[in-house]
Amino acid sequence: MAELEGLEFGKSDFVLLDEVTMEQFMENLKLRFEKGRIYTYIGEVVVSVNPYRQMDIYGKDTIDAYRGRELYENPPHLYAVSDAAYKAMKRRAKDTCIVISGESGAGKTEASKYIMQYIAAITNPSQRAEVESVKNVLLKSNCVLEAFGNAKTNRNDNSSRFGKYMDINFNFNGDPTGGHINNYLLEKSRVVQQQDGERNFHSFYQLLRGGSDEMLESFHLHNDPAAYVYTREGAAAATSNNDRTSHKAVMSALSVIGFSEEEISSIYQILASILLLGNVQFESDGESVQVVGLEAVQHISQLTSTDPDGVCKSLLYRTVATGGGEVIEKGHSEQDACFGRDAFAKALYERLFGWIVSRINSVIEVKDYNPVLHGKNTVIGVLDIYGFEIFDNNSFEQFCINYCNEKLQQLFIELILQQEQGEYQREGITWQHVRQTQTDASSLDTLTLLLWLSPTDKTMDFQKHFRIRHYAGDVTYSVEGFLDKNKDLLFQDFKRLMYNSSDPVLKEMWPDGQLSITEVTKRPLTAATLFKNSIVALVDKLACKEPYYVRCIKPNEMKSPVLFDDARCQHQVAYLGLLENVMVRRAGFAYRQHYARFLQRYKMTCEYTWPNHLMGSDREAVEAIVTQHGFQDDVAYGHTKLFVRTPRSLFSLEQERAALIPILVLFLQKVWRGAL
Ligand code: AOV
Ligand code: MG
Repeated sequence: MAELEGLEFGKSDFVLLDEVTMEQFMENLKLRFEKGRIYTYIGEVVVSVNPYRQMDIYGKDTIDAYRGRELYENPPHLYAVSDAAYKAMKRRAKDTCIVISGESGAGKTEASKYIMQYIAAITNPSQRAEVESVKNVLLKSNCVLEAFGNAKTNRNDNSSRFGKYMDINFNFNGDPTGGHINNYLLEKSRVVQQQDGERNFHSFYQLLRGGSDEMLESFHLHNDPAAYVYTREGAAAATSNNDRTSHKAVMSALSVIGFSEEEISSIYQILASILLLGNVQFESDGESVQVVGLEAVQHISQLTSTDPDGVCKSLLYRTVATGGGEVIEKGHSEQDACFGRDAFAKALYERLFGWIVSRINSVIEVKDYNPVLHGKNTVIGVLDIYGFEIFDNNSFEQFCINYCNEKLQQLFIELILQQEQGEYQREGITWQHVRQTQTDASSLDTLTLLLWLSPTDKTMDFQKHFRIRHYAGDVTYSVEGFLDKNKDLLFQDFKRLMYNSSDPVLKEMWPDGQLSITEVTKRPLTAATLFKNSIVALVDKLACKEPYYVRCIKPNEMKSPVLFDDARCQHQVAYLGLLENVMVRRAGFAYRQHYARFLQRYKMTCEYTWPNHLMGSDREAVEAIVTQHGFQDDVAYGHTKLFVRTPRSLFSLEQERAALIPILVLFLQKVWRGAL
């Protein structure tokens, strides 16, 4: 439990509640939010409520106050849990991870950025240039990934539309030597279509509103997002971000990271091509389909360094292999041509995003690391994914996002229990298992089943919707477009066109374009299967690390800094399993502390230990304090730590300490003045 901040701010650790009831939990959460205390612990888990306003709690002074300190020595903060993960990594050579969860708009991405900033601030005290440059790239990568992977949704103006897991590697000194970013399923359907009130990815508006006249002119673009089909819907949507200034920041971040000028211009040329592609229309004379207005096609071919006829042809025809092994060109229907165009635009964007991530990875990957010379290479992973979301219309993307959240919730529950148990075992303490049945395993089975549905399975086509009871609420999914998105078909002709581009960047993004139609695998894995596999791999990656958790709560739907919507918050507390988390924590030992630390804090409350114990070990001195205060039946002695079952015992100690401090200060003042 954290150091008391004063009762007017509520309990800084939910473990300290008099009774573990939803009522008391909510009362405390609300009180703290209203008092501007956005962080509260459940043991080592940080519960965070989005303040929706700038808080003065992330500055250098705060960082200094948390650096190297134990969790319980300061008020709850992201920095404390970041420091705990860092210490475990540095002192015990443990790989650790910080898992940030919560629904869309709850504050996960902001939290991940503060965590990264903290780690950057406390490392490399000697300012070695190569470490500074790694830190710089890690920090700057956020700006780039947000521009290309985030968008305004109806839940969040800066919503992550991809999942991000970032590993930071450290050397034996505890300084970052590199890192690696894994990205999960970018919501690429947004490139061609958005729901009412939403926007395309930020990058498009940033280019149009922030790009220089010269740049836009060379790309054949206007500066108005309303001029393009793909950005038209979101053109008027208000957001809190400024596209123009963001564009400058992204350009500068790209070059700091190490993207060459040619690469940067390729990136923006691809964006421009996508915008132009969206404006390509088709017409049919009943016989064949034609492109309306060939100028856009010319521009696209120029921007992608491809042959204009090739662009036109891939938009209108597809190469198919007949049963007899013959290769023929088949003209599209108007509908197929539109489908092909949009699939191409989505794929261009998705591959661009994937390429940017791998390019960043190539800069930050740890090179020439010799474990014999440099000691064990340890890792801190930070996970920031898209949060659970329910929209008016939920499709394949929501299905995957919610599935991913479901998996992580399951992991949280399993690991929290394991971690508790592991700690007791290490310290040689007997403990009774607590079973928790929070996640409904059957819903996961349903999900798995649905994910394995083959794309040709017609059972879903009979109904327009299906509903899944998720841990965080019931979601009705629309079947429309669902199976197509799962099948994720892109005609090979587009791939070949891009592979044959004379722009090396573009070519690199399309290695599969070198396959001929007869070599293409008949049945590629579906998008859901690929996604499921990547999430299973993610869960494995997390499960072998020591986890730390940040559980984010969204206080209201209005983005208001003053509104605490009781029902919405209670719903989140319930489905995040926070109350159960407190119970598990209390069923074991609510509080644990290393003997030396405990002693340092409370030695003034016992004559045997004040000012210093003269004989015996730290543990014996701690025993003396505990016995003098009469709570010896409430504790267990581990190998290195004291475990206290109920918070009440600690309360009395804390109160005594608080009462003694003024007397002590007076005493010391007298000593200094020579009065004693
Ligand atoms: P998310 O990552 O959890 O949603 P964000 O981290 O993007 O949510 O937070 C949403 C918005 O809330 C931010 O853009 C800020 O305006 C505000 N906010 C969040 N945390 C803080 C903070 N600590 N201090 C000040 N403002 C904050 V999603 O990516 O949609 O699941 O997919
Ligand atoms: Mg986010």
